[in-house]
Amino acid sequence: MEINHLEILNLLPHRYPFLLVDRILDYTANEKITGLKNVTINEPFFQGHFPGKPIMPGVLILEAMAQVGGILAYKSNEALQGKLIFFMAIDKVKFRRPVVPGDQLILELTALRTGGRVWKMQGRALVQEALAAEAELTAAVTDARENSASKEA
Ligand code: BDE
Repeated sequence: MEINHLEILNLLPHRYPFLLVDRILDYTANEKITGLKNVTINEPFFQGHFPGKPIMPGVLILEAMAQVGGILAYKSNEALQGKLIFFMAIDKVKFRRPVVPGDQLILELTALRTGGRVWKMQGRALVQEALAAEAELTAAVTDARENSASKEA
């Protein structure tokens, strides 16, 4: 089932210049998800990475993967909406080829562990079916309200 940019804005707290997914092409709750990001020369990060040699920062490819993974988690469990999901670990990261302006980045995540507070997913970033990056992402669900209350106590 597809998810468009308007619903993505309702699911994720990220905004410009840090929202790094344009559309979900398909997902199966608790199993897998495929996201799309159109990479344009107008991306703000290309101004500095690097002048005269625009290459998408690898850490932002990982961030795009994480955002798509977050959408899978939110769509798999209604109880997560209103809670924040935090990164715990990124393992087995490989950057295979540069991502450049004009590329259409396909972000595929497969759930390795779900259900509780800890989510682990295998992520792959592809451009025209060629692997650009891969990683295993681990994230934890936190009750945002409980957290901010404990800070003030
Ligand atoms: C290759 C595999 C995964 N990620 C990035 C690459 C890559 O080709 N990076 N290239 C960076 C690069 C940076 C600058 Br400054 C430069 O002038 C050139 Br010639 C580069 O290739």
